[in-house]
Amino acid sequence: MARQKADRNEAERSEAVELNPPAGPTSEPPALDEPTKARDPLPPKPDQAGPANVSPTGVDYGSSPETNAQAGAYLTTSTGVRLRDTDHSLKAGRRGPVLLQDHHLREKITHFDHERIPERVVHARGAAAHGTFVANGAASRISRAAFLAEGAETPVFVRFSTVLGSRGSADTVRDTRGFATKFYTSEGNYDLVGNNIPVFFIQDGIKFPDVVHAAKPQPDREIPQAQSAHDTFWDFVSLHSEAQHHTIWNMSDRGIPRSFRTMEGFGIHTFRMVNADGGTSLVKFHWKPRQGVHSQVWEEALLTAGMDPDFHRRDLADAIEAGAYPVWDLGVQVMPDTPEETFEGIDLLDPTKLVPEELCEVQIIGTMTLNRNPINYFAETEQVMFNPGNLVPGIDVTNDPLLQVRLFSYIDTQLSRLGGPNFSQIPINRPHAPVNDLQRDGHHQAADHGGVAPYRPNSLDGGCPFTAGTAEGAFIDVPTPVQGEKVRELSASFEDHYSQARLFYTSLTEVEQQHVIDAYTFELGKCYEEAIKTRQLGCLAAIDADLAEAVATGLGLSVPKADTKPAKVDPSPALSQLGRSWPVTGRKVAVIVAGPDDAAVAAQTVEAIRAAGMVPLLTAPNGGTLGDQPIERSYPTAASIEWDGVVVAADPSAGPNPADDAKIIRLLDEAYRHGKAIAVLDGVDPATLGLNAAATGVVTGDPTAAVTALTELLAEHRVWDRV
Ligand code: HDE
Repeated sequence: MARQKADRNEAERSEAVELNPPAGPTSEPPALDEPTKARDPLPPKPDQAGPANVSPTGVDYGSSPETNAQAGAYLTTSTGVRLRDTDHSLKAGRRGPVLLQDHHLREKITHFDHERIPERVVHARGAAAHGTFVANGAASRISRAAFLAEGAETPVFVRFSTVLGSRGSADTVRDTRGFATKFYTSEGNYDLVGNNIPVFFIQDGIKFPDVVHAAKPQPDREIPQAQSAHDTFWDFVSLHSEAQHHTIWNMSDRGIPRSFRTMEGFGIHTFRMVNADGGTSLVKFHWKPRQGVHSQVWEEALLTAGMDPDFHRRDLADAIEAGAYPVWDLGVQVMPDTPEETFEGIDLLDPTKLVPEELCEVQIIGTMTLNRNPINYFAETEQVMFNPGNLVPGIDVTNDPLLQVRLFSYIDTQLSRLGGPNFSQIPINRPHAPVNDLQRDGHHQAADHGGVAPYRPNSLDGGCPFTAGTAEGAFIDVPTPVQGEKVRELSASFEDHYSQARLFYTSLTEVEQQHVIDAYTFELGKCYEEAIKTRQLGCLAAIDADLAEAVATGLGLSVPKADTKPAKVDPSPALSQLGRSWPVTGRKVAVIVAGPDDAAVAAQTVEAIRAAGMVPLLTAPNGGTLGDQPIERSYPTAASIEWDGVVVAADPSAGPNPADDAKIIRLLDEAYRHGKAIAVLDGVDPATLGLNAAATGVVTGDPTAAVTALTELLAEHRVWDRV
């Protein structure tokens, strides 16, 4: 018995030895006298030309892809010593233990161990781009800021973000989006740290940790990720009626933007502008996208989160790389700076209130174009820091109690996120204006400060640096009068929590209102606690009785008595996203073909789409080329979520019939239900594709006629009757 066991072990051992692959060439250290050679870089894609790679702070990242990839350079340690081998650790013999004295190994692994820094506690997931802001001078009347003077050109860096999710979460979740802009002005950095929704959840910044704790994943199981559809969020907002206005915006189409490029941006708070004569006005900032304001529909957003969690990030980078630079106009609503700080009865210090554009026009003061992608995500998008307290002469803050707390929070959070007090020296954060501060030392100090007197006044360094006056461009705080008792209270005018939520809802078109009803029904339907759902229905009843009733029906509950009766409001049509037409530049249109016989018609269709400034996605059963056109998507990789419109150009007799492909039929069905424009070329029977030729937004014709009709539909972004 013992003998048999020994034999078996012997056999197993010899088998195991045979399974080991023979040692390949990679296990050999490189020969001492043979340095590795540079490879030729991959050829650039023909239709993509990136602009020059110079950082906003003037650092030349290298104007060719070769330089970016450290081409022509030898691998070194971080202290610049050239290396012979980075694939083998130093061992005592080929099969021996690794030696502690391997300084390169220790440096490499130690650096790797510390590669991650804490993600932002909110707005962790973001995407960013460089660009330029050009002022038209209209703001000079109200602000002395140099970057707002006529014709002034200022480099900018913009970071868009979701709020709730972790860095690795999906882009298309229902959430508010951050829209933070850093202007590298000649007078120092100015940060406009806004959102895509013009109001906020809370009126006093002291509640920020509460709303964030409620909205983030629940602490026991850390779910759900990047979602507001859970009990703690609805518990908080139903108990804080001040949150109702922001929340109804989240439940509208604004909570699921189609792209960062199609979002409005808002500074939310009221700021105080100061002109050259010392005159002040109260202003609210607006970013208006020239691409139009456009959202996904909910099912599309859900599908996108699974199919392409990087959808918005990819969209922004692709558009810029392809030269379809997104453009926003910056506008301000200008209101008189009165002691009451109100406008038409609206308290301008209350961040849960907006000023309808019909009451105070948005006046355009400049235009921003995003025209360059970051070179390195971590160095730029992750390490950028924004701070609403980064102000320049001519723009000052107000006493909005939310803004006041933000003025503390943003610097504070960088101390742990960016590891010390010298985050302004990180290249992406460095101002273009000269910096002569008296801050010294600290973690990651990168400056070699000369002199012996980092204090003021001094006589040892010649009294330098000097302080400036107004004429030399100093930032001078506006001397606003302050008086009052020390209290933990808000002004009585902050107590109206519902009238503007109602203003928003009643300003939407019917289809947008239905989306709001569907969103509340979905989100509250995901809550477990009936008491929370019922409490929120009570809040909805104070906004709009029909809204509350429709959501209650969806939940199978009844509406409780509202705390307050819905207010009388005049709708503000500017709050709706519908009813305007927009340029179609950069929109994506799939062209579905069957086989090689479709080459001619596909080429005509693709050409017509390009001529309209849109991006064709030629989609065929397999990859490769069709005639001289590259096939962008094969049937397996095609996804309706990336189409703004679709043309079926397949002649069923020309090869595999799309009508026989269950996936293509499903994608067309999705496109139909998501309100996308659909064209079916002559010779293809829409019925075989499950489409009704008479339905709104389904067009037919030859390539030119069909693409023209499709383009007209796309100008409205969606076929609204179908969503
Ligand atoms: Fe923020 N917010 N916030 N926030 N916020 C942060 O700063 C905070 C608020 C906004 O892309 C944090 O560097 C408090 C309103 C954006 O880097 C943190 C309060 C608005 C971004 C912070 C608010 C914003 C942030 C997290 C209530 C719209 C992303 C990491 C008083 C006007 C910026 C960081 C980027 C980021 C605090 C409310 C916009 C913790 C305490 C209102 C776009 O400092």
